[in-house]
Amino acid sequence: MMTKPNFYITTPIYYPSDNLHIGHAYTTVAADSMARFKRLTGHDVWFLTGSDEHGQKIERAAKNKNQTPKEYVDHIVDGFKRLWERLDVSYNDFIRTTDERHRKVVQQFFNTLYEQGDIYKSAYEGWYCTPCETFFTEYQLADGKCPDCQREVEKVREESYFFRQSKYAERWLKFIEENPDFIQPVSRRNEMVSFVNQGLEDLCVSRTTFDWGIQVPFDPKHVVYVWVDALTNYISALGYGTEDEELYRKFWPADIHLVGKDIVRFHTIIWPIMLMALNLPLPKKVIGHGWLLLDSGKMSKSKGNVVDPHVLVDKYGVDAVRYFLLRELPFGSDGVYSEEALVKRINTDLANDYGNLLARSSTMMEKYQQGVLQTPGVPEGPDTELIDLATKTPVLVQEYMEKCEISNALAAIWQMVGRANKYLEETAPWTLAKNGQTERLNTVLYNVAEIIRFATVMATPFMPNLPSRVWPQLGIEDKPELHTWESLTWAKLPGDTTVKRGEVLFPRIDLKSLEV
Ligand code: ME8
Repeated sequence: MMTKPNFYITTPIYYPSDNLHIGHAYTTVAADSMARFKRLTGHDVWFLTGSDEHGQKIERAAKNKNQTPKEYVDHIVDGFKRLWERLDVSYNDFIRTTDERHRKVVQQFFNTLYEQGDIYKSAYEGWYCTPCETFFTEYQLADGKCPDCQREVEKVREESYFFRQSKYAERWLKFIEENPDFIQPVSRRNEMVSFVNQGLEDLCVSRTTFDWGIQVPFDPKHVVYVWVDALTNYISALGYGTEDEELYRKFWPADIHLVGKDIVRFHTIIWPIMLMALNLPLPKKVIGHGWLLLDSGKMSKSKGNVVDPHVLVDKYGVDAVRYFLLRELPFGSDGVYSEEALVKRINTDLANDYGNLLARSSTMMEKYQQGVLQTPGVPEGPDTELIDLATKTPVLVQEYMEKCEISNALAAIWQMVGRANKYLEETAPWTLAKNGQTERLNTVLYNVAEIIRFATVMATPFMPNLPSRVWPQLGIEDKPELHTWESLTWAKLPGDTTVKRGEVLFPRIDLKSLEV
């Protein structure tokens, strides 16, 4: 048997400072669709998500609620897991930075860097943005505020350990030059290169003014800087440095770290340099996607302008919410969220294009063929163009998914669905039935059924509940061999399949019913 290629994808581990919103759901659902796509196309996949539980921000949030930090995060992390279950996120592992397995690896990491002289003790004096958990020098501030989130920063003066990041700047630049695809999209790579070219300073990697964190093993009044702690999750979760390194050996280096553009710098500069210092392989790619914005700006927990994914799933169903998120945000750019845009997508793409194709064709199959498909005749007229498109679409989708261009992959599938709707208008099966052109009618209806099968197989990674609703209508629920990626060669659907018109998949929503 051929061994499957491995594929390791990660999401950021989110702060349990508050409940998650649809911005976080976007990243995780995008990573999930990549993971599902790779499984569908024959890979052995490891998909990691988790929670980043230490640091001053969490300690303060817990204090405000009169809880211990651990009580506070336990409750919120349960909510993370419930949300991922709700959104059908198929992660293989969920790492918490409060896990014992993680603590050991971070301490070992820190120790090794210290022993080889890459970590040294000094004093930090500068600015700190607690919401971003980031250090800034005076000149990096924007009008005295955090340049990333524009919030107030705090003056910090304390004894700290520093990581000799500056020593690795040249090696990092060379690595980026030799691996031009490492940072995606390219615009973010240019930003990172110019950041490093401005002069990379050593990084403050410990704090002493609070204690909610992982202790520095050789100096317990220090806790490890939360970003050094958090980034290590990508290998601690694989058992790196423990007795059981099987997952690490199998899946490291990661194929993709998928993150939002706000944290590209940590993932493409600090993390690779930490790994370089330990002579470990670097991840293959870091993809920094855009933000989901509201009319009022970036959604953020602290601004309180967040959209709760649970509410959307209750109202519109998980597949529709997933489809919207994945289709709406073009690769690398920001996208604006509004409930109106969500409803429009459901009505046009899901109800009109896909749902209607299935509903109108299965109605005709029941009416004209007593629900039993027939073997198609020789292709003619618009058949060839339709079959050609169906043959090319899986290739195109695969190419887009290789580049993590999820929105383009969905657009390609929907282009095929749109072509099939037009095909029905062109071939007018209702006229063929009236005129008794049975053979031609059989061919047209067969072709449309096959298109629905193609579209559904390809849409599975994005809308994982679709197949169980569509296969019974197409009469192939007990034919798993027709649900696979390999089955996407034309005319695999047997000629005598029994089709049953079923529930409406995506009911149209009245835009006027929205409370604005
Ligand atoms: O940064 N649009 O956690 P975090 C799109 N703990 N994506 C969004 C978004 C929006 N409006 N808002 C958030 C952290 N995100 C660290 C990560 S990893 C080692 C440590 C997503 O809870 C996006 O992926 O602040 C962003 O990078 C991440 O949530 C930030 O989550």
